Amino acid sequence: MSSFVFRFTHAITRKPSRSIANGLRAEDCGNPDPNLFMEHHEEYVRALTTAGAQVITLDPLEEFPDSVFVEDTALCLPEGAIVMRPGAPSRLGEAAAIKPTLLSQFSTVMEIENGFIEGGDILVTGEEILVGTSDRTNEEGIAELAGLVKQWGYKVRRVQTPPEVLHFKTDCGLLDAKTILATERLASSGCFNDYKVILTAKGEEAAANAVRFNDVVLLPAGFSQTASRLKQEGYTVVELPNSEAAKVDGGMSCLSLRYCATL
Ligand code: CIR
Repeated sequence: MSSFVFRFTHAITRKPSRSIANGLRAEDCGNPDPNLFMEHHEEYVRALTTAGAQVITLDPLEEFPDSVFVEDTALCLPEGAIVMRPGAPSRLGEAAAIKPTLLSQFSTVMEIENGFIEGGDILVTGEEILVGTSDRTNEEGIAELAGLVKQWGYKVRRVQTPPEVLHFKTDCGLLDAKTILATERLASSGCFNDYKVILTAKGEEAAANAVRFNDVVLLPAGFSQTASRLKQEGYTVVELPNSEAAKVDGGMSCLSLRYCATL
């Protein structure tokens, strides 16, 4: 089993900026409170640390309201890191901002130079790399990623993020190399037919963006039925407050880049 997809030594996070109040969102449910977001972020970093991560926490970037969601800026693999090319114009500059940190952590850092692709649309499993086309990720970006990772032996499979969903991983999260937590609307597309799927409970779709980090699954708090399902399946679940990130469409995976250090 390819456990590299959930066994990590490190994580990169970035503190939320005050400007997170202006973060992008599909629906307006009020602005996130920057102070409360900071408290939640600290708890998230503590949970990663407890799970065994050495966490690099970067300073906030006021000029990029959504920069707390570092996952969208890069893909980290054991062989190296790839800087993404975010499809949201206001987020494009975040990619250049993460590069120096990646260069300090990886001996190989490559960049997407054509098309658009955000890390939230990429799910690395023990078998393959699934990438969802979305409003943020297009075929050109996926093709470039596929070309870059081919030399490392990875197979990229293009799938579709459901139309009303921000990112592919808004609706799914990896639980282990061959098991995925997913919403029914995504799983029913058939994209996980070769995997074991655990569905989020009805009305708890926002729980799907979970993160497996070593021995624990980080799950947004408030989704008790989905948490119970995971516990019944034998997972150790750590529930974390996510109300402020959720107001700007963020979940557990978006807040970190996870990897095994090679340098
Ligand atoms: C955005 O719309 O880009 C941010 N407000 C949320 C990004 C969430 N990232 C993720 O799901 N990977």
